[in-house]
Amino acid sequence: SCESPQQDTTEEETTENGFLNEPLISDHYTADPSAHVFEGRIYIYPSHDVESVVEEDDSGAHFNMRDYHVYSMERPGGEITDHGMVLDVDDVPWAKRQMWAPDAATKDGKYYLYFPAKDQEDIFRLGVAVADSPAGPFTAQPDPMEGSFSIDPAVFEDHDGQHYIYWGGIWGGQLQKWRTGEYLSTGTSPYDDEPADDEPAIAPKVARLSSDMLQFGEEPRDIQILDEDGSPILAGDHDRRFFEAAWVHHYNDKYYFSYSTGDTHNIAYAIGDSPYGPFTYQGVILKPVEGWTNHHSIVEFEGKWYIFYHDTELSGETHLRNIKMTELKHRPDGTIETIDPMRR
Ligand code: FUB
Repeated sequence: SCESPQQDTTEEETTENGFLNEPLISDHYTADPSAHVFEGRIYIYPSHDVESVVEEDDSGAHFNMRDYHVYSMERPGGEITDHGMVLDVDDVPWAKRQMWAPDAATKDGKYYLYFPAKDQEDIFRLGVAVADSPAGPFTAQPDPMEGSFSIDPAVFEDHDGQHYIYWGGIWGGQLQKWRTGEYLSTGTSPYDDEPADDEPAIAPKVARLSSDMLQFGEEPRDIQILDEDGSPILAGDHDRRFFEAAWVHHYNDKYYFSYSTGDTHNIAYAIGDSPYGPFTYQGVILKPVEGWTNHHSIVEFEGKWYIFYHDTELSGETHLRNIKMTELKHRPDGTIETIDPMRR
């Protein structure tokens, strides 16, 4: 079984990485893996799940994480290095709780960790922390990103070096409460404030990052996810609408926007011609895993593509997850082969 958070270590540890599709890490619970190739190594920035005493509820309060570890490996299937705890909620002046899915980016020799957490009013904001190494440790900015809200930041670097941040998550991720541009909560349930089933689904967000990587460089924009006829995916279309876990990758001149469909548990994807979209829905990359949440990242390493994801193989508990990876294949027409994680 896994260590409790009290036994966390900041020292580097190296463990054998089993086979692909096996849990990559077994001495901590890990989830929401954002993978990048930095300095020739694969770095993974996951959530650090903990055995929480907070009772399970529909807003995800039992996902009560408080810190982050960084992991790296030389190549897929290689040994995993745990670089230790790199940021704790107590070292983030504005954050109260729920350090959810993070991502990382680099520019000019500095590394940036983007993460969501609830502030003192229990409103999710996005934070940034800075390091000199991809392995951290990271120092948090004193305030959240100005004008930020909701969860699951993912940063994509385009060919021209421009970085874009994508984010958002409905229900417990609170995105539906920002439909007016301000936080507006009409009820106590996370399902309040959603559009009607026949209205367009709530859009994930994108903004170019400022040149110092610390703020939005422009007003956030909505991401349009369209069906094959060019109509927006509707809020009632739970099989295809955006829920959380945005990720963008670039392949053969196209931008791929992938995301979790939440209560239907798929990782779906849509393709577009610009980092801003619009993106046209294509299908499912990863079918439901064990556990309620499904959250991934997609990265190229030495000409092959990999998807990092999680399930609950080690614990059987939805909030105690373990990260995994497997190969991802683009077909010649640019579509992606569907992965069924239950078929090993
Ligand atoms: O890990 C906490 C939350 O669960 C993430 O932010 C969501 O994407 C879901 O995986």
